[in-house]
Amino acid sequence: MKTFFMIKPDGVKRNLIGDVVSRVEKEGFVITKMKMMSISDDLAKRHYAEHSEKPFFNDLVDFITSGPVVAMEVEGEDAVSEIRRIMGATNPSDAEPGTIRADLATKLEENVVHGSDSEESAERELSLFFE
Ligand code: 3AN
Repeated sequence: MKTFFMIKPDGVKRNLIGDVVSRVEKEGFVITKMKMMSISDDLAKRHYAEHSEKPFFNDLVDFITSGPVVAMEVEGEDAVSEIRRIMGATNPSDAEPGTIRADLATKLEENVVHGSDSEESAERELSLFFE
């Protein structure tokens, strides 16, 4: 199974690319595609379409377009749910110790990584980022 996984601008700015990628690989996942890129306003709005009515939508778009990200296709058993487990809860203060967000993030708005939350999202997000 494949999922979409991304290191957000805060993770890139804080030099966490190697740490995050290493955690994913050590859990037995294979990175099958990877690129550093800037996200356009249009791509950000399409990526976060499900949040378009939320009060934090504009902040979300501003943040994700604020600097380069590292976008990945990650392959492995139960990749969607397992990558979400390795990431930890959306709010780092709720994340289990040992997860990426518990160990590396401090704020809900800047939580280092994104991973697809369902197989449907994975397909949609992979086609948005990798055509
Ligand atoms: P996840 O990134 O765990 O899939 P989502 O999809 O619910 O979480 O939220 C997308 C992003 O929106 C989160 N990573 C977080 O940065 C931001 N976010 C979610 N809820 C809030 C909130 N209540 N206030 C501000 N930002 C939020």
